[in-house]
Amino acid sequence: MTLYEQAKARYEALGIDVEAAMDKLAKAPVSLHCWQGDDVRGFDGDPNAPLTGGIQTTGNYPGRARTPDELMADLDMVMSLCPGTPKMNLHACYAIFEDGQWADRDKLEPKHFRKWVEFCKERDLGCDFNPTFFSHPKCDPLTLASPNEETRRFWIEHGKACIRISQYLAEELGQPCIMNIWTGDGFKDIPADRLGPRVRYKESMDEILSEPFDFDKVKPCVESKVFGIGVEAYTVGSAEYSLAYAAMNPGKCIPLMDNGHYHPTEVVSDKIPALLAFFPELALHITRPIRWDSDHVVLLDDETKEICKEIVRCGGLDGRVHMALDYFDASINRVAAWVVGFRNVQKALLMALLTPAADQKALQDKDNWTALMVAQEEMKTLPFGEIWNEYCRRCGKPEDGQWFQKVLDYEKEVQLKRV
Ligand code: RNT
Ligand code: ZN
Repeated sequence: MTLYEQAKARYEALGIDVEAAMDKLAKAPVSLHCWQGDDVRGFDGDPNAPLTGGIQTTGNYPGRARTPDELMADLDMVMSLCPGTPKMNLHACYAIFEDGQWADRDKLEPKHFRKWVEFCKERDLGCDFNPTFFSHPKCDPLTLASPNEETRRFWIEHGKACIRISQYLAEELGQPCIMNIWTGDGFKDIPADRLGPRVRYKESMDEILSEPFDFDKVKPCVESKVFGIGVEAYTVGSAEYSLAYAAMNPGKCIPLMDNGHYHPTEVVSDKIPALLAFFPELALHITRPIRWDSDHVVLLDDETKEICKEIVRCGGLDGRVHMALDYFDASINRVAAWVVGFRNVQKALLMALLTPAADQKALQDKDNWTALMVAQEEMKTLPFGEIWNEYCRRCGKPEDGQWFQKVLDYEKEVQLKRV
């Protein structure tokens, strides 16, 4: 018996169908955020302009992607090292102006994403999309919540343009496009008017979503946040606000939770079933906050595992939960950062799929907390690594211990030559 066969037998003894778990995971899309590759700079403005909107990248590790070709090459490298089904996730600021004709964000068109469609088609990828409401001169600093009507109109037009682009991406690629609306709108210090900006944000969102789209193809989301750098006192799109907006707009807008966007003792794992009791679908940004929304690389930590358990046992892999990575670490090799996070989400999902969920639920329903504790604890020492490595082999991707040298070679041959 191989190590894999021995490991498989251990799981089978608990009634777990290991083959079915691997098959299910291999088909579940997880969005790969393009912005880890270039520190959220994009291609539509001055690459050295500051990142705004209350988010921040720190570190200046060499080798960031500076052009669409470099970013695409890095993404190819990442995808060659990750098992599973990735999906692209683009921000509007990654528009590619092929004819050299720059267009401002309110004038973006599907043609500015033609190259990305080509990239996705060649690799059989779906694509998610995000309007970019930050790092732009028209942030005053507010966008959709601005009291300045000209500013607000500009950003509404941007949102509408993004709906049209999302519809194009979905139609071209034959997979739904999750279009996430997040703005950093908020204030550094105590406001005198907390309602006005929220009413304006609502009106802006209503206008954006009045742009025609097919909800089977385009899934607009609204992402909440607690605070950002320089926006410490008040966030327009707070948790209650964003959730209420999605709840009031069924069939038009779904909630998106980013696990870096809550108070440190709140956990998104518990919020997933809370929302799924009401919402048919929800979206997630999977990240790792340290003390704040620091967007560190996702690790195989307890909360990542718990989030994935909830996704799996609530039926999230059957289309109810849309998963995306969201982090940006500029202090380490960016390709490795992407790969570690993507593989960790795959690992956490596989662990969740290898859990006898029905048996454990039955113990809970019978109030047998002693047996449930023993069962949950003993799962932790099963030979998971052998199943994981088999999953990687079946996906034609490197096992643990076999990919990092490839990143180091790529760094030497490609990334460090970007000077
Ligand atoms: C910021 C939000 C948002 C961004 C990306 C770039 O706090 O998490 O999702 O990270 O859109
Ligand atoms: Zn996010």
